Amino acid sequence: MAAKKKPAAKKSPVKKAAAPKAKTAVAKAKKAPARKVKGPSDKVLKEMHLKMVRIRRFEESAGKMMEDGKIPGALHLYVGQEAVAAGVMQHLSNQDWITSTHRGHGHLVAKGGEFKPMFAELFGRATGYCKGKGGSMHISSMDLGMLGANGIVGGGPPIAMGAAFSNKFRKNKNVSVAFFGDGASNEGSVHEAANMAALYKLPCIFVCENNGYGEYTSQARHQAIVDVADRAAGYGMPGVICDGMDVMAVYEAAGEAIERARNGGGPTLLECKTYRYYDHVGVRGMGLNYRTDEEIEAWKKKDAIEGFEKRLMQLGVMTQKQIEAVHTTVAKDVEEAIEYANESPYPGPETLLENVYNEKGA
Ligand SMILES: Cc1ncc(C[n+]2csc(CCOP(=O)(O)OP(=O)(O)O)c2C)c(N)n1
Ligand SMILES: [Mg+2]
Repeated sequence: MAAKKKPAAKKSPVKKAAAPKAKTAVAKAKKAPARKVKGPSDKVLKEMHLKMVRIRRFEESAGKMMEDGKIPGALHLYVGQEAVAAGVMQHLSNQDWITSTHRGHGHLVAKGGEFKPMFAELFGRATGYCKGKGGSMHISSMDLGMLGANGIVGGGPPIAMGAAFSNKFRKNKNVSVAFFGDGASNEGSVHEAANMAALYKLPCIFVCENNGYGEYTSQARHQAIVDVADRAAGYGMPGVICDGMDVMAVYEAAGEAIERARNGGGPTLLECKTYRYYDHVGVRGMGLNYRTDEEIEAWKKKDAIEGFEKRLMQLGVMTQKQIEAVHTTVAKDVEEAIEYANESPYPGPETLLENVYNEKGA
């Protein structure tokens, strides 16, 4: 497993694991040992696979529709980063909170979001999770413990920290997880939230999805460090790095951090090294030359879903046929959900002041 950790605030609190070379993931899959008794059950492995396939299929379709002008506004697609959401969310219940980012569809899908109200929300329809008033960047579901996507970069961590504070205050065992990017890791709000979470030993996990870019700016051009997890030392919490293209590595690292948080051990900064396949916005994006095709192809060789599917077959957890059946079912779900969203009504003008703070206090 790629995840490594050290205790907080002693010399260097970060154990480092470089992002894997393209060949490693494949080689690992080939050499995978026979199914061990220890480790995630077959059920967990299948659930994580399903989560990743659902995210990818949802995003591929949503991206296409945005590019075809069928969805109003911009979409930031999560394709490539699926292992992070799937591996973390596998440990969470609906009573655990998460905060998301502008790239948030994958987080909600992995948290149990259904396609119909998700597509409806993207289409701005009244049947959407936020009654069509949130859209891609404000989608949320209190029932699922999803406190919201967020167009404000770095806006999520203070909210997750506050939710963790409420969990501690209520003395329950629930945790909150803040997802944020490498770009967001430079925002003051992230530092403030992490500082406070460590100070009060809050059950909060800070998951940095380091995809190497903030919009069109490479990490090397926006921060003087390579590993965001190095910053954990300054907050006084453990910093852990894991391979964000390997769902098992994410599952293991997140599991440790979440268990520590549930048992009063305080927060962890978990950095997942990952990559987004499509442009910052949409699929083709603005056509700016800020990264090379070779770089994109190298990361695609470590694809989280393909690599995991090989592993599942080698472990005897799933057959090729069963894997194909998952893809077929999910594709059908997507199709039905799009139809549902397309046929759903827009919110009427009479609902304009509903579910917002206004002078009537509604
Ligand atoms: C406070 C704030 N500053 C700037 C922006 C513009 N902006 C939108 S996304 C983005 C980059 C975020 O990068 P990162 O956190 O690494 O997330 P990623 O897009 O890579 O998932 C920026 C600067 C914003 N939305 N909010
Ligand atoms: Mg980024």
